[in-house]
Amino acid sequence: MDEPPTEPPTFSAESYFATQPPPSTLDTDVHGVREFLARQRKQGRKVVLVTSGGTTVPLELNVVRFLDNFSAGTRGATSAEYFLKAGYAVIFMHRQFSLQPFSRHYSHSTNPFLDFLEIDSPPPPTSDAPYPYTHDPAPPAPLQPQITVTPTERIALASVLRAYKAVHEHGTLHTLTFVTVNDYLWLLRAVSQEMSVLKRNAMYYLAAAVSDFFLPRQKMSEHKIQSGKGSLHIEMDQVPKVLKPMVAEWTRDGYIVSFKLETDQTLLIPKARQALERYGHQVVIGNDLHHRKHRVVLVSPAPGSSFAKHRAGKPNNTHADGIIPTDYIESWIEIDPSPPPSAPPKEIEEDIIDELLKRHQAWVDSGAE
Ligand code: 9Z3
Repeated sequence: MDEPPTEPPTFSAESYFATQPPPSTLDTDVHGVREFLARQRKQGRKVVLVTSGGTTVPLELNVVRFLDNFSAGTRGATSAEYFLKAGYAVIFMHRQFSLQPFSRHYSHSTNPFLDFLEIDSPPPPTSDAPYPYTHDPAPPAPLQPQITVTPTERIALASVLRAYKAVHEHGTLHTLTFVTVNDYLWLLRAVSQEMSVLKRNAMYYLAAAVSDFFLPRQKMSEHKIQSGKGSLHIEMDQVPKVLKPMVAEWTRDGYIVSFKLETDQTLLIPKARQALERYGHQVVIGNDLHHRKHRVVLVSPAPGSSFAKHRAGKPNNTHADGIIPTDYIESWIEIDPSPPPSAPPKEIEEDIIDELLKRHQAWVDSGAE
């Protein structure tokens, strides 16, 4: 008798969290998020979770090698600034060492901060000065060098610095870090569950580049994989599609925006629609790798489609009845890819966030009694 065909092993979200260990910092992180949310709720602020940067997939327990996902963290860090500017509180969950709001303007590789500083050295000691040429027991305090910002950079730096200081003063930015896809998944679930108390006042903006495949702990070699046996074969498991439980279980009425990254432009809209059908959230932002800084498309269920009616009426039950969107709207957002040098600097995230703020407000209003 023929053996029945075996299904490829895939993890559900449930079996994933039952078998993969949480990061050691999870409890402390959750505690910090809870305190942050309590403060923001008192002040009546909307809160957005921004995820940013790429996740790694370690190949060994004592990790020497890992796979990485492409993302500098520009989208997330830039978007976080525009949310803060609009009065949102931001939980910025990012890949360790990827770009962060405000400091991103002075990244060490593209805009080295030290290049904008000038130093006026104090005069060298004169020949009759006792120190450091004698053993004077009380040397004079060293003269402080004067450091200034290059005049042409002052206006730009002052504006970043003002925004940065205001955010710190108001306590509206809370930062969390992840490295591996496992850290990311555990944190995403925990933070989403904490944020669910905000109901419609919560937005989730999932810009992190998340690995599709991973190596379960049980299959990982403890020590560095040895070379010498020729080619290396690794079978990876599929990362569970956590957007599904995120929409249906972890968040309550939250406004969820996910990103879809493709290198073939023609796949953007079909893939975005497929994600909306599968997961039942509000918006997928499609971007292609090479044009992502000046062109994106926002895909969402059309108002009046069966899915949209369903979400408005029974927001937590999207697919339980098999109701899926029947119609979609696509809104392209574009900025000039090569503006004249005289044009004021423009970032596409400003327009993306502007549009999402309106849509989120409409979502909040549509849930009001
Ligand atoms: C994105 O598509 C982001 O916009 C980018 C930003 C990673 C392209 P940078 O940080 O790049 O500015 O350099 N993020 C989501 C990518 C992703 O993993 N999406 C999954 C997919 O495409 C779905 S959640 O399947």
